[in-house]
Amino acid sequence: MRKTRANNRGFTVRGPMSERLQVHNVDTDALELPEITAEGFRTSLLHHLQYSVGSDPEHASKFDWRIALSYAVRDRAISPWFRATRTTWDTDHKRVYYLSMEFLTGRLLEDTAINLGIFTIVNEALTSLGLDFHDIAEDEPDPALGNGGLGRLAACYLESTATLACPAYGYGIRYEHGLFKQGFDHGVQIETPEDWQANDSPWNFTRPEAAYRVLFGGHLEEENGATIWVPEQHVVAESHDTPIVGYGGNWANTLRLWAAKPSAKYFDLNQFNAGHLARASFAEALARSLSRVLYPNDTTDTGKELRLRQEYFLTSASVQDILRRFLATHDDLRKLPDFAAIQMNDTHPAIAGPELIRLLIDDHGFEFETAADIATQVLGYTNHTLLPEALERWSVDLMRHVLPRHMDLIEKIQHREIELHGPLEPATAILDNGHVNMGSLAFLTSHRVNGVSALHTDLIRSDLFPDFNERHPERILNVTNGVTPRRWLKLANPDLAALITEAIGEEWETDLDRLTQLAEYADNDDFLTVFGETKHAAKNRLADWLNHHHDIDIPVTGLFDVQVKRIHEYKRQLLNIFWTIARWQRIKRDPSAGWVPRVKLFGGKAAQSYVMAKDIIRLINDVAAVVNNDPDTKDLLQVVFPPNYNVSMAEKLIPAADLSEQISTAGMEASGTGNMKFALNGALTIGTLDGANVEIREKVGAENFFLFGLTTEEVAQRREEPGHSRAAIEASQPMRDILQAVAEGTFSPDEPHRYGNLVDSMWNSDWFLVASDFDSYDEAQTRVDEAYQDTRAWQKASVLNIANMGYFSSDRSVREYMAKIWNIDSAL
Ligand code: 26Q
Repeated sequence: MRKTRANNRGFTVRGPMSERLQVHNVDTDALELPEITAEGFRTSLLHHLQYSVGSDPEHASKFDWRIALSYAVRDRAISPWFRATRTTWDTDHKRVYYLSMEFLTGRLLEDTAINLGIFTIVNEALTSLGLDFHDIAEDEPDPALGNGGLGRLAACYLESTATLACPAYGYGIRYEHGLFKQGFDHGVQIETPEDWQANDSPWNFTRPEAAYRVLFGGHLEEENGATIWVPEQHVVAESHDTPIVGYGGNWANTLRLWAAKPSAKYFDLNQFNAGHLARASFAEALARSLSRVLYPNDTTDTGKELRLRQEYFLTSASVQDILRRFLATHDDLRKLPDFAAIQMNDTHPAIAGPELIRLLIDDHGFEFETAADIATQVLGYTNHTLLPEALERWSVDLMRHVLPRHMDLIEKIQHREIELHGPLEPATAILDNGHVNMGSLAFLTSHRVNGVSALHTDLIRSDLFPDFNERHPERILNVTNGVTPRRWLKLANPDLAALITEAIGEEWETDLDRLTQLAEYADNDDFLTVFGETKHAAKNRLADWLNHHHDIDIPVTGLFDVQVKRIHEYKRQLLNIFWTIARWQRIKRDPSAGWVPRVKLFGGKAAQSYVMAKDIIRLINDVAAVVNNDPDTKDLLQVVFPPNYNVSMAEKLIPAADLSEQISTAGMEASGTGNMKFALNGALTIGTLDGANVEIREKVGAENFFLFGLTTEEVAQRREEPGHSRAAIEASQPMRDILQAVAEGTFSPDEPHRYGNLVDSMWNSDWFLVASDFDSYDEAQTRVDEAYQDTRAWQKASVLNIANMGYFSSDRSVREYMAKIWNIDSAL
């Protein structure tokens, strides 16, 4: 077999249609679309329906209309997109590259129309045709290319970079199947494959001319003192671009997702024809598996070879693309840090350090020292978790097998750190006990490392990287997460958004601190009445949707109490459902005690292999089956768990919430971002001092936040106390009653011992301190009931909540990244 060096230079794969042709006499200005009007938009829509979709308006389906409408809206995104690209090239502006294994964008049609400022006109055009915008928009598949918070954060940040005219690219993987679809069978979670690509997405632009080889395996050889990588396999990364339009429609950035293709499509036809069928089909299989499916775990599936290959696939294609773009107009790669900032979204793309160093040495002739310096200046690393099981570690053997050259460089990176700053503690060394510690690798190849809330960043300094913090005291900093007010207020809650605009005028959308002006209305009766109506309208919308799509009927009176997020023991859905059981028992004991009616809403998926999380889902559904049908209680307590929680469902649930459950064991939730979305929509929070809850409470005021539970320090102490769970349960009558009911099979009469393990673990270990925090949570819930009975006071608190949420705009977060990490200015 002929040996190929792992030289990516000259290996930019050119697809068949990629040759750039010279053209003459094109007046690009004349191509600009005319100023939009409802009439003009209507014409464009009908034109697309007929000529792009090939569908007769008389017989067009909702799908046909949705595609035509997407094209008509998309047309308007092109000019900001080109303007952004041209401005960035023309001014030789620095660019940000956000590398993330997940992007949970949500649907794009309405969001893009809002950001382009054409929502009302589009609506008018559709109404003139007797069509409903929202109804058509709901036909769009919600691409589930992420697990949860980290993926959604990437989407909020990309939208904010576009709003701020910060030149940025999001780089991710175009998974064929995103996160599985969740269904329930007798309360048990059932997973089926997600299929967002069943039809071509109108938001996708395939770019066959931007394709790269990604190399795997093989071995190293020495040649004249240089190390040569002789890889064994390669795949081709093909790019798929989506424009992400910023609010105001002045700028659009690119989300570039890589799809893996067998290299045969591009080069190996000869080999294939020559009869090397096995080799050709192996390449085919590798390529197909690489971008086939998103790993459905939000803590690490440690050691899975395919996951490592996916991470390298994303990283290598992206870094090659970044270098190609830089070299198109520069020749000195030592200047790269002045023109490119690469942000690693957690450690998933942490192979970026070694990859960039490799390309600088092997393709561009740099010495290791210089290459490592350049890489470190370019890279930043955001940490999203402290959970030990979620910290990525790869065995040295696997790393050497899949990426031998990178393994060699990882050893050199560790050696360099020791040379420069002295020996490393085993626990945080890059190489420890036959493993590569990806957090340490990311830390030592980055100039900045950030946590995602103040508390989390403190814990990174004190618990995760204490020794690194001493060696590099300037490196760790905090950037508290934020969420985009465009999707999470303007799109999701149009009535409230309109009321806010009526009260304080436009521009809160891009200057969320203006919400403080709402405080003036917190005592205004007329305002509060309309405010109450917007909440009621949101509840009605949710109820209609649940009825229509899930055949679930809920009352729209009473307190909507919502917990939506991935199902995880540390997030403590168990605490919530236990309290719900206690409530049910209390109502039954004393039906006429003046109970405030509650609708308990849950949403979230469990990783397929996470047995305890799946038990929790089943318990919630089992409790719902009993409670919702109990004639003694059903008017006062309902438990609702619609399946398949995703971005689109969040847009319906969050505006309808009165109470937001943010009840993780202190010290375990890095930030949370759902907490921000709820508070921005006026829900009051019941929560622990964890993640960004701490900062939300500081901003909205302790009197508007239902605090409970142990602090991070108390959690650590309590865990040291032998028998703490048993002691806590024995000291709490409600806890004993709850566990007894669950243990007796009250909610699983067909299988009384279904929750035996769960109850045992409560008595005997309770790592997440559900029992220890129960009474405190219960007491906070009593305060909630009391507060809710005074409608005006509740509404006032809710308005003050919103008024003080400006800080949690993702625009503020992105500005902080720009100033403190990326060293980049807005380009407009
Ligand atoms: C890693 C290796 C192999 C397979 C899967 C993974 C993996 C995938 C996803 C590990 C972690 C994740 C996702 C983590 C995540 O969503 N973290 C959340 O990030 C949010 C944004 O910063 C925070 O608000 C949440 O507190 C944090 O839990």
